[in-house]
Amino acid sequence: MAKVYLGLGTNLGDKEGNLRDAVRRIEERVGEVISLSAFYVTAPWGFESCHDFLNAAARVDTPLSPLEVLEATQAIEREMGRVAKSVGGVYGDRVIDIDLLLYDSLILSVTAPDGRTLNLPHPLMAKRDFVMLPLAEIAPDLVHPVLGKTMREIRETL
Ligand code: PH2
Ligand code: MG
Ligand code: MG
Repeated sequence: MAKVYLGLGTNLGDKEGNLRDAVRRIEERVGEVISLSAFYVTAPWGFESCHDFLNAAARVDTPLSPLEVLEATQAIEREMGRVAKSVGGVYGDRVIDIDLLLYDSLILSVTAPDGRTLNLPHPLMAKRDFVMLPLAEIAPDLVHPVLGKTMREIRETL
């Protein structure tokens, strides 16, 4: 089993319902949800929108490989009706976004045959308070494998 941390976000529709629905689907397809943070209302980061986000983080124990986790979470996003990814690098409103933040202490950068790319740890996680706030709640003493700092320490510098 690998220990995986996921970041969840939504800023459209029934946001609390979307997060709960995503967590249920993660339980079905990825693995046991060992911890789930509170749901945090956050302002859109990196783009303009009148729709605030609801963000959360979850720790999941999974038998899947990193690319299998990515595939499963992207399938859940599609099933829940996520339409577009960022267009031309510009973020957009979304029903659900599930990001793979950490997979054990793996550091990797891979491109799958289908063109999907995966970077671990998530390259932007330590810059984003909407990620670090819920993550530091459920894993304050977890050490970031590249930065060598705990999630609490990273969160305090934001
Ligand atoms: N996700 C983004 C871009 N901006 N802002 C907030 N507050 N929450 C998010 O989940 C979020 C964002 C890209 O995935
Ligand atoms: Mg995201
Ligand atoms: Mg995403």
